Amino acid sequence: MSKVPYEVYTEDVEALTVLSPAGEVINKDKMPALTDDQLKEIAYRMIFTRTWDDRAVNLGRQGRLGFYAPTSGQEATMVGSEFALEKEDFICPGYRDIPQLVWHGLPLHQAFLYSRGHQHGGEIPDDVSVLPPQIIIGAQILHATGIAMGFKLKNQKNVAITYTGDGGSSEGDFYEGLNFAGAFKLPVIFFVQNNGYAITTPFAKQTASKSIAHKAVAAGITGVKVDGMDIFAVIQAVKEAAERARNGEGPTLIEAVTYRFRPHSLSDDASKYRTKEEEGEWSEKDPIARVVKYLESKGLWSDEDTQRVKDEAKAKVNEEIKLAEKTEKMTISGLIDSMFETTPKDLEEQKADFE
Ligand SMILES: Cc1ncc(C[n+]2csc(CCOP(=O)(O)OP(=O)(O)O)c2C)c(N)n1
Repeated sequence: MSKVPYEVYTEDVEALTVLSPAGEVINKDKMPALTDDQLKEIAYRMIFTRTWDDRAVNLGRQGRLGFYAPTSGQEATMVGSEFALEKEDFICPGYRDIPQLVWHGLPLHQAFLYSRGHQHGGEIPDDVSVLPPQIIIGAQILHATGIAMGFKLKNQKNVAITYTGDGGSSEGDFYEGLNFAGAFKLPVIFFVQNNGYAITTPFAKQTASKSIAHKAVAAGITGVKVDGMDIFAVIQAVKEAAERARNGEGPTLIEAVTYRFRPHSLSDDASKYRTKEEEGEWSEKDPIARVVKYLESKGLWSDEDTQRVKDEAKAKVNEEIKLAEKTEKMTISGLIDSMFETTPKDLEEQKADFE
């Protein structure tokens, strides 16, 4: 067996970039094969997602949503990773990963119900291959690993993907999931959106690892690092990982380096721990701007298209929030019943106290 010098893993890894911030393809070999219609669909989904986020922040401030974790800045990782998969592939999300769920088929009003803490938000339609968003950091990594084990045992050619943040990659569940998936060569993708902060804690303060991609090494799995502001790099990395998984070559850890343009949640103030200069530098890397530039240069997109998508997104969000608001109020009995096929006797008795 060949060996590498022992210092080799102490250096950072270079991230894969395909589309530059100027909107030029700088790495043709890694450009995913996409038709013009797919390119336009990608731009549509990214702009829709940004507009929905703008609107959701306002709805949160009006008290019409509950917990909400903003998504602006992370459209390349969220839209791109889902776009690279098949409908039957299974998504295990964290609390911020709502766009992946909606683009995979979850009705938008259910995403709003989840935000409002309503049980119907977590009742996933049978034909939508996703779990409800996980609030416990890292727990979904084990769920995805288990689902992938199920795919393998049933000889199904599907892939499970799970998302966490840079903070999540410091949890015990993360290492357990990677190790188990590596040992059993499971068809799972661990997708880490490294947006630089776990709420207020910067990346360099919560791990001494040079990169998150390095963490694949000890689990014996493939680890890659991509520019998370570049949707083509994200699509390419996920497609390659899914192909390896379907071919029985096991899991991949993908670190996508990105940035959240907004605070962690609506109760956070990012100005307490980030500088204006840093925010300005990242806004230059805006994932939507570079896709729009690229599509414009190919004559596939114009300002009118952007405006049309924004209008459609606003109308859709208004419709879906009204649907969420019309849903019957949640009751404690309803909440308990939604958890069990047969309600345990002690909870049945407690229910009576609330009726
Ligand atoms: C097990 C656990 N510990 C702590 C928390 C509180 N908490 C919520 S979000 C968060 C930071 C997560 O940061 P990161 O994984 O980088 O994800 P991001 O929100 O930046 O996408 C923490 C510590 C939690 N929800 N679960």
